[in-house]
Amino acid sequence: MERILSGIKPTGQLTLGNYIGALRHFKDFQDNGEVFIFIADLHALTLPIDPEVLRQNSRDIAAFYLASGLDPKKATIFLQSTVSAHSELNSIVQNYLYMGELSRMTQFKDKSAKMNDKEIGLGLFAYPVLMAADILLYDAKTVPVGEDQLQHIELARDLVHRFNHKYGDILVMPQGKVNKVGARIMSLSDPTKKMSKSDPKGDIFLKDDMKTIRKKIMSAVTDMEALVYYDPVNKPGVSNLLTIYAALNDITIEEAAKHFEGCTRYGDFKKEVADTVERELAPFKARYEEIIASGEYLDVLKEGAKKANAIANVTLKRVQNAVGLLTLE
Ligand code: ATP
Ligand code: LTN
Repeated sequence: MERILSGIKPTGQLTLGNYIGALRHFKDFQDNGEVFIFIADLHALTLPIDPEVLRQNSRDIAAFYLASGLDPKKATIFLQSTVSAHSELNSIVQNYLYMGELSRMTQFKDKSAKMNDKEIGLGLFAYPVLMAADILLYDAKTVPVGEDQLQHIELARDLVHRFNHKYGDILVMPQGKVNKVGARIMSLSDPTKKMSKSDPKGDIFLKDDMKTIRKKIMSAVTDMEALVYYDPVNKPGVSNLLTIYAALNDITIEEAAKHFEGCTRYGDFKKEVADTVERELAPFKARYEEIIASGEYLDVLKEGAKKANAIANVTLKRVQNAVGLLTLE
């Protein structure tokens, strides 16, 4: 059965962008493949974070995974830091990725540009190395992500070419999978920027109450034209709302645009978008609350760690052997 893997880093409150671009789709794979979904907590350490906040974010993501419909009987759900093979494979594969290519990564450039040189940790620079290890450890063929992560997956693919060329057929070639609609949801307050959990302004957080979410949609930045149609260059705000509407109704952008054709009242348009978001998020948020209250995610994570360790250690041995590390069993 094909392996599918993805993860989200617990750096902050999850946004509607995380939900539409990634989380919402994870469950779609669990009936047709072997699914591994993890909380990328080691990745969250690449930027300064308070320990208690990190722990809380990790619990939240575990509960959100379950609330999204991932079934722990079908999918392995785990914390990255509970599978030590991630760090061990990282220390091997870091030798096959190079400084030049790492310094060209958009995520690194964006995040480090906002920082003082003295604050940029090695982990932030080496982020794609650990991400490649995450993927390769599970022989994952498919990696569902939002558009911003494709560049990292390309790098993992280069690594596989390089490594297999040198050592033979050891690593499985992964492929990123982005959705046709909603792979890049933009910020509601600045629709030229990606909606991001590290940017607190105007974005929709999954933990916001429904009233706040509706308010944020109703005050989303649009334009002066007062006509609803899709044009991401000239009408980024309206186009973003159309994308959210299309993604959550599982229709194409064209169908969404057709639905609103001739609409000249942004208030009516936004209200319909808000209704769609509420229809999807209200039951999801209720499930999340139940899961957090019951604490059931803790057993799921323990069980997931066992399953993930067993599988990851097999790949790790294979790689250790290939590069010439002496293995004693
Ligand atoms: P940060 O702001 O901390 O960098 P982020 O909000 O970009 O975080 P990640 O943890 O990097 O979130 O991403 C988790 C998943 O959500 C990834 O697959 C990513 O591609 C996807 N994703 C993140 N933001 C968006 C967005 N605005 N639209 C669509 N998908 C997104
Ligand atoms: N970099 C991703 C999170 C992540 C990931 C992964 C996604 C870490 N390792 C492996 C898919 C596969 C992010 O933060 N967007």
